[in-house]
Amino acid sequence: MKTRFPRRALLAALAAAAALSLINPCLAQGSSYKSEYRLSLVLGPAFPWGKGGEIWANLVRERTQGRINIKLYPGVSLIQGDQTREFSALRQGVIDMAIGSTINWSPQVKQLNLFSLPFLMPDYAAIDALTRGEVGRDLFATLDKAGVVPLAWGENGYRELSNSKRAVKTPEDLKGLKIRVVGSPLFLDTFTALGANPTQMSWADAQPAFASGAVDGQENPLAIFTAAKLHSVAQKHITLWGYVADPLIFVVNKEVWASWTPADQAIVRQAALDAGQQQIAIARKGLVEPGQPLLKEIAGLGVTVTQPSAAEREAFVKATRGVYGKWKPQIGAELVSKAEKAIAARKP
Ligand code: X2X
Repeated sequence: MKTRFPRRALLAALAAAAALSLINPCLAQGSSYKSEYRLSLVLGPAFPWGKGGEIWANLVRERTQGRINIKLYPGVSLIQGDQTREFSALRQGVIDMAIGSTINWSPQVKQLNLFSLPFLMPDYAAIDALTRGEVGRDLFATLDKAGVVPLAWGENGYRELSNSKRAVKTPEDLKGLKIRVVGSPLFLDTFTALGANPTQMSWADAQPAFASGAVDGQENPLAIFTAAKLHSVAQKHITLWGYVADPLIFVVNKEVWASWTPADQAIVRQAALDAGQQQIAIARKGLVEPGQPLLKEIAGLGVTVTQPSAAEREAFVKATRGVYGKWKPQIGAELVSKAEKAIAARKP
C-alpha cells in the first residue's frame, strides 16, 4: 500500500530542516553529531579522577556552544563495573570517550604496565619526566595503533598500602595479608614476591570485601582513601611506600573522533590538555605542599601512617627486583630503558 505524505506537511518539514541547518552548523555540514557522548570513568566527581571528567565535559560544552555534550558514566557503568574491559569497549564503540587508568588498560596494552613496575618512579618529577617526554609520546603512538585517540595525561596517583591488621614497615609485616589488587598480573607477581596473598578484584567488589573482612588490605592513592572513607571499612594502617603511581589518559573512540569537524577536534583536544593539567594538580593536593596536610587529615581519622625509612624502603625494592626483571622484557626492554634514562635525567 502506498502512503502519501501530504504535500503541505512535506514543505513545512523541509522549511524547518532548512531553518535548523542555519542555526546548527553540524546539521548544515550533514555530519552526524550525537546528542550525548558517553564518558567512562571508574570514579566520579567526588574524587580527583571524576573532577577531571567534569572539567573536560564543561570546557567542551562551553567551547563548542553545546555542539558536543559529554555525559559522565562513573563506576564504569557502561561495562557493568568491569574496569579491565574498558579499553576493549572503547575500541568497539560501546564507550565514546574515557579517562582511564594505565592499570585498567594494561591487560590490552602491555606497554602501559610500565607505570606499575615496582619502585620505578621515586617522585612526582619522575612521573612527569615520563608522561611529558618521549616515553609519553611513544605510549600515545602505541595507543593510537591500538585503535583509540589519546589526547592528554591526568593522574590517579601514588598507590599507598593500607590494611586492617597492623602497621607495615617491612616485607615481613606483609606476610600472609590478603591484599586486593586490580587488573594486571604484574600486581599478583609483586605482592606474591612480597609474601602477601594478593587477590584480583574490581573496585566495585573491593569495598564490600574490606567491610566484611574478606580482604585485609589494598593499595590506592590517598585522595581515594579519604574520599571513599576507607578508614570506615577497617583500613586502619597506611604505609607510604610510593611503590607505583598510575597516570590517567584522556581518550576518544576513533569513529567518534572522525565524526567531528577539525575545529571541534581541536577544541576537544585542547580542553583535554587543560582539564588534564588541572586534574593533576587536584590529584596532588595535600601531598605537595609543605607539611603534606593530607597526611595530617588521615592521621586525624585514627589511621596510623607509617613512613618507612630509606633503608626500610630498600627492603621492599630488593624483594621486588625479580618482578621488575621479569616484566621489563614483557613491557618492552627498550621502552623501560628509555624510561629509566628519562627518570635519571629528571629535573626536580
Ligand atoms: O580500582 C582501583 O584501585 C582504581 C580505582 O584505583 C583503579 O581504577 C585503578
